[in-house]
Amino acid sequence: MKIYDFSKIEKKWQLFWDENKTFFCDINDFSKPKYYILDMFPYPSGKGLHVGHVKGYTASDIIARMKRMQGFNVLHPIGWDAFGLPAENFAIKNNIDPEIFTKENINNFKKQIKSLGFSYDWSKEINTSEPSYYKWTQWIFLKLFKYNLAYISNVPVNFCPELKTVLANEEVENGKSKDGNFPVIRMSIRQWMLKITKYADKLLDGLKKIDWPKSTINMQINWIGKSIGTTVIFDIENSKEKIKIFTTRVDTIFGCTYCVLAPEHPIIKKIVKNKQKKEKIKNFIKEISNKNDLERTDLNKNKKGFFIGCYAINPINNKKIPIYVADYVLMNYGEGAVMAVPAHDNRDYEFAKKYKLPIIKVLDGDISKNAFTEDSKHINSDFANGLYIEEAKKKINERLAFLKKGKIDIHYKLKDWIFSRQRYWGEPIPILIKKNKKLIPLKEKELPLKLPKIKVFGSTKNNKLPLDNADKKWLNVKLKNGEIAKRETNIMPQWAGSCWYYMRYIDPKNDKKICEKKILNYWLPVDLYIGGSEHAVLHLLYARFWHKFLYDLNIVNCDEPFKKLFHQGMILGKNNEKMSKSRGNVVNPDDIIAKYGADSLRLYEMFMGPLEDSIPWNENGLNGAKHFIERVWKIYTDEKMIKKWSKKNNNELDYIYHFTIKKITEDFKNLQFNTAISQMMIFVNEIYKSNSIYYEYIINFLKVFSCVCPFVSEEINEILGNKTSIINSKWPVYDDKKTILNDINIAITINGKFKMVIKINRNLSEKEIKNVVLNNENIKNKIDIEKIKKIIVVKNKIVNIVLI
Ligand code: ANZ
Repeated sequence: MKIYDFSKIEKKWQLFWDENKTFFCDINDFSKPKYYILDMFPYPSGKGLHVGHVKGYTASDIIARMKRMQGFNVLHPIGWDAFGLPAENFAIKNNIDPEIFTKENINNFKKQIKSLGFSYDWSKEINTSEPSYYKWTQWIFLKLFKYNLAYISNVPVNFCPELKTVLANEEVENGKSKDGNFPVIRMSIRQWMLKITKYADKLLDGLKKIDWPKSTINMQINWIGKSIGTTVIFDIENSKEKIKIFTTRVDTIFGCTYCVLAPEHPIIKKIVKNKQKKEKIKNFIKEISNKNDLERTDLNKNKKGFFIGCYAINPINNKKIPIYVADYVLMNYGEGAVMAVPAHDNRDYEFAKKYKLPIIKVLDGDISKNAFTEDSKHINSDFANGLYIEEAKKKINERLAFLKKGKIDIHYKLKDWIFSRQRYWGEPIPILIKKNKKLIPLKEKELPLKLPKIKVFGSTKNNKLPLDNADKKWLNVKLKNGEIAKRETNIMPQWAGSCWYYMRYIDPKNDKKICEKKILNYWLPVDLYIGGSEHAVLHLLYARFWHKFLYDLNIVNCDEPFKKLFHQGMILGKNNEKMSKSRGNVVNPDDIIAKYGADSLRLYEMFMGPLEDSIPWNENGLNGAKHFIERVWKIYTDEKMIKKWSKKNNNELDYIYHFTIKKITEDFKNLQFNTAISQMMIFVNEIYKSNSIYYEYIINFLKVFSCVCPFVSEEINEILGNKTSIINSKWPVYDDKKTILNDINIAITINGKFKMVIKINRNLSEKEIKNVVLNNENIKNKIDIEKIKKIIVVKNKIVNIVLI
């Protein structure tokens, strides 16, 4: 018997696949149905590939391999999300060019990915930090600029002093940067913004037609946060100024006992005359400036605020109510002001209790411990008494409209996307700035605008941006009229390159167009996208936004980029903790491959449990995986087993074979790899037990097995005399009729005592079963038919013969 030398086998086939370009996808071949399976491309960090990458990438690889055998033209590409902060931080620390560092990392990742046998078509490889790629990222930016979706604004932003950059709301959690966990403060900076808000409704609508995890869809819905409500105008006592508030519960307006303004609200300057109050408000704004929106509005946080000395008039009943400022009202949502209804809103309830403000109940319910937020009949509400929420809203909206004090309005939580970064390692923004601040976009033929080399990384002295230190020849550009314009020195965020990379894979070398339209139309949308759930709102929302914009420009012909999305779960450390360097529990795939082989690693990760679950690492599982591979190997290489091969089918394995192929085909399709593998194990056990092994069955089994363990399968395939790669095989078909086991084991008992097991066809009637039992020679030998009192049949389980 040949021994299973995984190290030799894996090196051999890696080379074979590379040399023969086995996984090449002819993008222009429209003769077969297409299948585009995409992985979230890695950020090539210095740490190398993680066993978590291996999980998602193995899953997509199995699907890619199956689909090829099922006759699809499969596009399965990979590339590098190569711009980004960690490389730049490394560059600052070591003063080396991030480009060099990134290239080294890419080489390492590539080596690792190849060693895992993923069937990527390397001719489609892309790198977001290469000018030939980011030329088109810049090109899309220019289109956004042309259509007024990219603009400059001075905005209060999340600034991270440690990272020396602005972060998007999505990149901040609990006042800290998600990347590195550094404190984040709010300050106003000149920023490039993208008008993602213009696409809010389209982004919402699109969610209805895609096959995505429910939780991710809900996160996007909440992130966009569409609220339909009413804008109500409150007059201010002794002033011409008016306060506009936004409410989703206008029905509660009779219960409004005070108004609250965001401390930054511009109207405050106009209505507060008292110097001391003015000073107090100024200090208050300072105090809350380092709290982010979540912290300010969180129900669990202690709310703070005070009376500003002015009163507003409730337009529905002309009652005079005090105006407060408080941290829990945000300037950047709705109108930056609320009508407070403590009886029916929990934030107002807490605030009113704390500052002893009146609470008026206007819906019938219990408010002894919390606000009452459910539906019920209105009380204390004049003409709205007795009505439920929706009816009351309608009546009150009508009255407010009549009074010219209110109108129905829509607000979104979604904010425009802060698109610039004050860093070096990213795409330059292709815009020139004239002395008079006028912005001049570069022409398409001037792209790519290459990222210039700089000498010192990370210098932000005197508020200079890294690119302000670039060569003057790059920085200053002479216009046709002789005037000197300055280049924009902000760069794009890392999200830019990943917003559209799935398009570029289709036509990665095209230097005339972003992608040839005809093939783009054929290949999009992506059929299946696999990646982590941490991208539920960031990358996956931005990419949809750009896609929809390009759809409007008729560059793509479908309005959603990713038809089906699947999130693989994480691989945790032994103790159920996240793997991290600081915990020292990171498993390096290279070590595992050296010890057990890549096939074992792939098999183990797919067998750990459901793909979507997060599961702790357990090295014992790898021994089990390797052992199973050896058992499979023996079927094809061990003399004793080979002797049992038969070119003729004696039907012994019919049921288990057809059932196995059916189960694996379906489980793979549903990304249920652990159950598919467990069926493979059952099948292999049956093979070992049987006396005659129908050759065709084990040939076909090898094909499905090759999706999980491609190296060993290629080797076996060659040993069996095949000259081409196993990926050129046809996926086995199964006969549905044979997937049902007709003969089942039935226990025979006499007077309740177990005697034997006999095989009976499961489709027999009770009468037929009795006949079979009474005609069975063994049973006949054991009993005197004359003495039978009755026969009890428990269908498909037991037959009890009761004797007198
Ligand atoms: C009165 C009221 C009574 C409210 C009630 C709720 C319940 P969503 O659904 O998230 O859009 N709000 C409005 N603008 C705000 C701001 N700038 N900062 C903080 N809170 C603000 O929530 C809309 C509700 O959030 C609005 O409806 C308002 O409180 C509050 F029984 O108005 B409501």
